[in-house]
Parts: sequence; structure tokens; C-alpha cells
Amino acid sequence: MSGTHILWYAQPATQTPVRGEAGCVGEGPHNVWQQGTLPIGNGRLGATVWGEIATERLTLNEETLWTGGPGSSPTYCGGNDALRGRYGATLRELNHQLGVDGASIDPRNLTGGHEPLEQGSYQCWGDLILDYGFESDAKVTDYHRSLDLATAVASVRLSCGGVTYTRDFAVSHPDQVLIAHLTASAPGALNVYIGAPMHPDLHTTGLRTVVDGSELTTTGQLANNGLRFALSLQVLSDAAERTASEDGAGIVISGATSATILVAAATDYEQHYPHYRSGESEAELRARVMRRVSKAAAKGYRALLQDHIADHQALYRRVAVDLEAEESGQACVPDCGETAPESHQSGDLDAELRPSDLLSSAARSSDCLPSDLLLASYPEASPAEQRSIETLAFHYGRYLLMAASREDSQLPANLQGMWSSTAHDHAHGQTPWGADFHLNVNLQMAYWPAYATGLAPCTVPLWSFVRGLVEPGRLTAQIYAGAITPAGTPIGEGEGYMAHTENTPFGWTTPGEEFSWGWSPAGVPWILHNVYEAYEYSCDETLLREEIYPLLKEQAHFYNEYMLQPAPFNGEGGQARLVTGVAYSPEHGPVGTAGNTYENTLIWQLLHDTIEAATLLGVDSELVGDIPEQCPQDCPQDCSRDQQQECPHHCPPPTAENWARDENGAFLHPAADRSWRSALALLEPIEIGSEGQIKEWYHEQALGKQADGNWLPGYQRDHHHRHISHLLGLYPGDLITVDQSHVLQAATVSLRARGDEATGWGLAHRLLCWARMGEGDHAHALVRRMLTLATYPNFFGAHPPFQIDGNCGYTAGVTEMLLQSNATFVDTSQRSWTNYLHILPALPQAWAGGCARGLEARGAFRLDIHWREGELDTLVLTSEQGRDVALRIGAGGAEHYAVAEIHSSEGRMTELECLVSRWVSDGEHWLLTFPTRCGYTYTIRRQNGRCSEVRHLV
Ligand code: FUC
Ligand code: CA
Repeated sequence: MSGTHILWYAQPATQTPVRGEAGCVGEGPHNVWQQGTLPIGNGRLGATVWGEIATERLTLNEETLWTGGPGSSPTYCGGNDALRGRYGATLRELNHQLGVDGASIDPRNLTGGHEPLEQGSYQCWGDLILDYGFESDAKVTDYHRSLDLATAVASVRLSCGGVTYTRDFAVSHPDQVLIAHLTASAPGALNVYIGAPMHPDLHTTGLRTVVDGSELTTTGQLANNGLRFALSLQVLSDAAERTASEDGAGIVISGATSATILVAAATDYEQHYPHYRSGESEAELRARVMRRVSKAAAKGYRALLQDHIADHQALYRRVAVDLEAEESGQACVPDCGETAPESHQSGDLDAELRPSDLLSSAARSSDCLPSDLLLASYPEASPAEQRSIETLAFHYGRYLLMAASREDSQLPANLQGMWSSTAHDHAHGQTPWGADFHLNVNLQMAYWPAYATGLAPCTVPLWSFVRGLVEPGRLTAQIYAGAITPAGTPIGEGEGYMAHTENTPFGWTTPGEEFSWGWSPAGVPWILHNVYEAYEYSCDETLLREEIYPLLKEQAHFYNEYMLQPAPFNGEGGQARLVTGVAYSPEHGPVGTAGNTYENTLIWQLLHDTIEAATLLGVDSELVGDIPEQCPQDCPQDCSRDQQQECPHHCPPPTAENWARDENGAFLHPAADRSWRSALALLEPIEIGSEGQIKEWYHEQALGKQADGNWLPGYQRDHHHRHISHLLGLYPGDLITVDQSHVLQAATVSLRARGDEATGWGLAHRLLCWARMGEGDHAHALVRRMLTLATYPNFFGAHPPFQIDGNCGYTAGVTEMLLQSNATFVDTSQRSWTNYLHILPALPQAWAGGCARGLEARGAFRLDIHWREGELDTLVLTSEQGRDVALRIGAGGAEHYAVAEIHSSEGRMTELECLVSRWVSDGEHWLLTFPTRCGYTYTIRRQNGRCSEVRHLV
């Protein structure tokens, strides 16, 4: 049903009732904007379409229009404050105090970033205004506006004075222009004023708009930092007359039947430390945007639209999901938004084709409610309608990430993707959190659905952003942790880089001005987890060697050499253990504790991934170290634990004492073993508290309480905190998996204690965790909660306010309910099946039948999953790298399935040794394992005797 790819409304944005809370943008125009407008974008240039009747408005955004950074002050240095950080001395003193003074200390000097005008904020560019000049009492009929996710075209259609007007809007990725196509049903009835004013709250210098015939150009600089900007607009039309408007700021067309308006915009930003500028002059920048528009104009509307749709669909159609129950018993084929006419693909696009026409027929042909009413009716809607809303929201998360982040974007998706209606120089001015790149959950979450839903190309700007953290982050590491890297050191070989919660395009890697939200060095290991996924999903070793491993290695080195400390308390087994020193669990509880579960979990994942990568690449074996747990097995003497230190056959067990330092930070035992493996073994991230919960802080006993029974300072016992940072090992991490019942049980206690109420992204994180726990119905309760409480009428996720993390987290959550691939099991021959595929691991009852096409799993597998009556029906698995595969089938049980067909591209069948293995760990599980060949497709169905052997492994 087309309803899962189209949003449509029967009224303009300003007449769409707002729903739920506005958040920090307050009631008023920005709230109307965030709840009612429809977003389009090509990863660099974006717009939100209002669909207003007489004066159409598109709020324009360009991803690099930011205040702050170089130019905002002559002494700009990424916000770092050397007087506070004291080249690591402050951190060392505080770490020392943690050992002496107990549970927590006052870390107010681990701050920086005092200048909000240097930190800066994302800026709304302005508007594209299309004023039709209708009389104020003109009667308008047949109004609708829509956004087709499958074509990335937003459309408006209305009739007024006997004329039908259409407007179709898209932002082309191949041609880097915004396209607005306007038509009137009566010849010559199109009379429109066209303007592109900059946002009234922008502070600019040298702002100049020139109108020349059908061309308009605006240039200027941001007053705050001198960033140059330029916009070029061109009108192509059959107008009888074309004039500059009286104020000289716009173009008026009269007597036209159709018109195409093309807009390009850019700044002289370049992601290059330390200047972050391309070096272009005003004339060069202007020429760049004018060239784009002229090239597009020469191509013409038909070809532009056609290429836009083809480019969008090549990515969008990789994946589709259909959650609607299959009552009919027919094969489920997910609709990828094929409602667009064939001509969209074949090339003979009708000159008069208007995407806006499609919706009218789609809307007419179904009795589908407009999207705002449909969403509002969700709690009472029929099961089929509920499934279609859930499916639409899944597709929307992918759509938004694509629109905000493409392979040639200069910056990753920001807190609001790339859409904003506000402008203010100040970091904490108007745009929520300056729409910055938040590293204590938000940026990570925006990219969580990327790999599993076929959007790997959209992650390219994320890596370049992370790579871009290295140089400024080395300065932050030097000032706050004393890690000195000589200039010019290649990535991977330095002493380390550090960044914290709030990040900007200009290397703002300083801790924030308040420790409680501003200090979060583990944000870097966390975002590296996203980066490592690029390898896990693609198995591309060149990418791993050249891009990913150096980033991991330098960060692992940094933690190992500068951040890890022997804890002032013992681990659960009574042994000394490592922590990361002064820490804060985002943004909750006691301030300045000796490590915490959040940080230890993230460092565990960092070391785990770095070791895995180094081992795969066959490099840095001394840094990796031996496998401690294997030594005792090789020991010819059966020595007890305290004899091991002396036993010549034994690797000494790793000890935290090896990380002890003097007051200058030098190691007391320079030659001691501090391998990554030893550090990993000493992190012990998960400790279980007296109420059976996963502790959030190591001195927590009962939930939220310290040993004396008092509440931990800052613990939010009245309303449950949105962050669930102590559960990162469950999602996105690999530390807690369904195969370890006691930790899983503890995670359940913690999740239940935190409750199902949270902000938009907080709900999404809970959804993901319940999916990883294998609790489909609970995960689905969070799906319902998100759609009921945290989704605006335009389907933007509501923190509130709008943040893109909720939308992307939702899509990741639905995906994790259908497919997971991050856990490991070890079979009886000691073979580790890392990242085995778990099919339908958390299928809720509400999704009895459905299908998903094109999902990707770690190990470079692509899957089409069909299920019926709550069980797997057919699985089609394509192997992209020829890895061996292990399948666990949550809904159905692997013991009932077998490989039924194998195809290569030549259509050949081959023989295959397929094993159904019983694997006992915390209960009985069955796995189907078989080798695959690159490019071959395997169809798995209920057992039909093709498996050559059934072997019980345990
Ligand atoms: C984190 C969250 C806030 C908000 C902000 C952008 O700091 O704790 O709730 O989402 O990011
Ligand atoms: Ca992993």
C-alpha cells in the first residue's frame, strides 16, 4: 500500500494542529515549523515545505552555515582552557583525590568551552518565497500537500478561481540544486513573486542581493565568523513577462503556465583543521553556485527530476519492510514505493508529469486518512492501519537519514538532521543545542540504522567527521590529559585524541562549560563503535586497514596510556580492577565518580573491537598481548591462582597495579604488561547490585543508593532518567547478549527500573534494548509509545523538540526486532561464531505476518525475511563475501529449517554441507550453520530434507 511511503495532509503547515509538547523552541512559529512542515534534502542543501496557500514558503538550510570556530575570535582554539586542564595536571589531581576522598569529587575544573559565540550554532539560511498573490478571501478547494518518501518529492496541489495549481519540490543530489516546479491548469494563469530572503535573525555583513532578468544572486558573510555564503536562483518559465520586484529583492513572473525555479547555495566552509575554509573569494563562491544553477537549467526540469528520482531510488529501494499481517496466505512482497509511474524509470517522462498528480490519485483510490489524522488515530486504529503507520515511520527514518547525510555531504546529520528554522549566533541561543553533533548518544543514534538498512553510503560524512576530530582532539587530549602528539603524526601513531559531548564543524572538542553535561570523553570510543560497524557489515579489509583501524588504535592507546587507572575499590571478585578516572554517567547521578559503567563499557567495546581488528589485520601483536584466559589451560603444573605469579609456565594474570602512576602521571612499573587484552580483562564493566540490577556506578548498592542506604546524589528517583548509559553493553554494544542469562536478568531489572517513559531518543534506546533482550512485545509497546507520544504530525521525532535521533533510533529498533547479528557463540570445537545471524529475534504478536527485503547483517549478508503466523516462512540470504554463516531463528527455531535452494548469478545449484546444531548455553538453542560462496543466494525454508547431516554439538 502506498500509504507506507507517502505523507499527506489536507491543510498547510500553519493550519495543521500541533500535537504534544513544543520543547525548548516554545509555542509559536518554530513549533508550527517543527510539527507541520515536510523535509526534503540531498545531504547538503535542504528545505522544509510549508504548503501555504497564497504565499508558499520553503525554509532553506545549507549544512555548513554555522557560526563559531575560526574567525569568531582571534584566539579561537576549539574552546580548550589550558588554565583549567593544565596539561593533564587537573585530571591527575582529581584522579588522586578519588582514591583518597572516596566516592566523588568536585570536577569543576575539567571544563572549558566558555565562549558560546566561539562555539557557535547551526543557522537557518532563510526562505524561498513563492507569493501567488491570491485575494485574501479567495476560495480554495481540493487542497492537499504530500511528501513521497520513495521519490523524495514534496508536492502541493490546490484549486483557486477555477484554476488548479501544482507545485513539486525536490532537492537533487546529482545536480546539487533545489528544484521547484510550478504549474497552472489554465494557460497564463501563473503569476508569482519569487524571493529568497535570508533569515531575519542572521547577523551578516556585506549582504547583497542582485536580480538580473530571471536570475537572483545573494552573497555575504556571517558577522560572527566571516563565513562566506552565496545563493543563486534562476527561473525558467514560459512567462509573458519577467521583472524584478519593486524592492529589487525578487523576481515577478506573470502570465506563465509553468515555471521551474532552481536554487543552489553554498558556503566557503571546508572540513579542514585549523582554518575550516576553502579559501574561495566571494566571486569564486558566487561563480560556484551560479555554475550549478546554469548547468541544471541547461538540463531542464524533466531530466533533472528523472535523475533525482533515479538517484534517490537507487538507495531508498535497497530496503523495504511490510509489517502488515498476511491473512491471505500469499507471498508478502514489500512495496518499495513503486507507485511512481513506470516512466520515472524508463526515461520517457511525460513533459506534463507532475508528482503532485500522483498523490491525488493515490489518495482518491484509497480511503486512507491524511497522515496527521492517521497518526492521531493510531491508538484506536485497525491493526492494518497500525501496521501501516509503523511501517511508514520505519521508512521515514531511512528517508531522513538519506536526506540529511549523503556520501558527499561535508558534515554528518546534525541534531536536527539538517533542518532548522532558527538562527542565532550563540551556541545556546535558539536552535536547540545549536543543532550540534552531540556525542553522548545523539549522533551515534542518528546512524544506528544505517548499515542494517542499506545506507552505508550515508555514513561517509560520519567517518570524515570522526577523522576530523583527531587533530583538534589531540589538542584537547594534550590540555586535559597531558597526551602530547607531535604535529604531523599520522592517525594511529599519535598519543591520542579526545572530544566531549558538544561538537561543532570547527573542531570544538573541548569539554563543555559545565562538567555535568560537558565532560564525556567516552563519546569518542562510542562513535568509533559506529565507525567499526562499517567493517563488520562490509567485511572490507582495505577499509579496515586504511580508515578504521588507525582511528581505533590511537584511541585505544590513549585510554591505555592516559585514562585507565587502578580503581580505588576492588571488582566483584575482590581483585583490583581498572576504571577511567573522573567520570559522569550522562547526564545523571553523582558528578565525578571513579569511573562508571558507561565508560568502562565503552572502553571495553573499544578494546574489544581494536583487538579484533588488529588480529584480523595481523598487526600490533605486542600491543594486543596474549590471551590471558588461555594460559592456565596450557600450564603443565596445575597451579592455584596465587602460585600463578611465580609459575614459569603461566602468563601472570593481568593486574591493575600495572597501571599505577606517580603524581606526574608516569607509570610506576614501566615494563609491566599493559597490553590491550590485559586492560580488557581488568575492566569488568558489569557489576550487579543488591537489587539484581546492573549498577550504573560501582559504588551503587541497591538501585540508586549508596552503601549507607542513602540515595546517590543526583539520582533521579522521581522521574526515570532518559539516558540508560549503563546498558550500552546491551545496545549498541556486544557485552551483554541473550546468551548470558544472569546479566540479561540484571539488564531486565535495570530496564524495568528505568521504566518506559522517556524523551524521543530515550524511548528509541529502550526499544532497541528490549529488542536485544528478545522481548518483542515489550519492544512493540515502545513502538506504540513512540508513535503515540513522541511523533509530531509531520512524523518528525519529538524529544521534544524535534531531533532526528528519535526517528533514526525508531528505524534501528524495528530492524533489531527483525534481525540481529552482534552476538557470539562458541561451539564444542571451540569455534567462535562471531556475529551469528539471529532471525526474527524479537517478533511481537502484533506482527504475526510480514516481510522485510534487503536488510543487511554483519558478515556481509543481505536478507529477505518472510514470516507468517508468528514464524519464519522463508529466508533468502545473499552472501556478499562468502563467509560461513550461522543462523539462529528466533521465531521458528533453526532445527526446523534447512537450505532448500542455492543460486549463483548463473542460476546453478551446488551441494552444501549444512549442519543443524544444538548449542547449549543458558538453555537450548539450535543453529543452522553452513559455508557460503560469494555472490550466492541461499533460500532457507522449513525442513525438507536437503541438509546432508544433523549433528549435535553438545
Ligand atoms: C543529550 C540529552 C538531551 C538532549 C541533548 C541534545 O545531552 O541528554 O536530552 O537530547 O543531548
Ligand atoms: Ca561487534
